[in-house]
Amino acid sequence: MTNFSLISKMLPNDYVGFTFFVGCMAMMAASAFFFLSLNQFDKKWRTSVLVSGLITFIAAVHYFYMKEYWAEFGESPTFFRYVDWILTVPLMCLEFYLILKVAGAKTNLLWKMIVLSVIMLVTGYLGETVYKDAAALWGFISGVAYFVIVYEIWLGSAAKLAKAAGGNVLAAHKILCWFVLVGWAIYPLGYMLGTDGWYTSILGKGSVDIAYNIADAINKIGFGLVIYNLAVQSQKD
Ligand SMILES: *C/C=C(C)/C=C/C=C(C)/C=C/C1=C(C)CCCC1(C)C
Repeated sequence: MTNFSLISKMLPNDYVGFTFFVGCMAMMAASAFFFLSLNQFDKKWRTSVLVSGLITFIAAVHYFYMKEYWAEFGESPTFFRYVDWILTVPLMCLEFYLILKVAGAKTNLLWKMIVLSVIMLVTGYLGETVYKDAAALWGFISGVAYFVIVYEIWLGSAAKLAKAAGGNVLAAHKILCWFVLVGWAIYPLGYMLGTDGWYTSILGKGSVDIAYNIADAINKIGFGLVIYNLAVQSQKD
């Protein structure tokens, strides 16, 4: 079934396939960057930067398979997509916890965010695959979990911890909050593009993947760079 032909099947006008290919390369490059920078950081920051690299590395591997799947079948690789997310989104929650630990973040904050993100992703997966007819309902439930995450980091206990930490941590937390509010909002838009009867007819098949691929590049690499920058700044002063 699988034919690892790399780019032989990719046609010049296959824009969706192109974004999978570029996404794969960008995730690999970002991973190399984060991993190779590890030595410059002391222990306190190394874990955070390591997690940045793991997020883009896990994505790079999944993009390799998704690119092949798309080339082979011309269908959205929804299963690989969600396996990627169910691994990487909790790691992004872990990044919040790790930087807020200086202000005394407890593991219950971490678990709360992980549970919310799992609810968000499992319900989204059900709406995209098993219960397509009820995509709006499952998308709505997923959206509620998403909003609770947004609330938690912008106004909830995570926000209070960030204020208490102040300085570089507060600044980095704020930027991550914007990523979650704006960058993550691209996903529900992609979901709507992929749901039959909504916008699929306007933009055509695969538009959901273009939206997801752009969002992943912005969010995974962007998140990692914010953490990297926080580590660099914090070591200076
Ligand atoms: C690296 C991958 C990331 C940051 C993925 C994030 C995914 C989401 C924020 C997905 C959210 C969804 C909704 C809010 C409603 C519709 C279903 C989803 C799963 C696309």
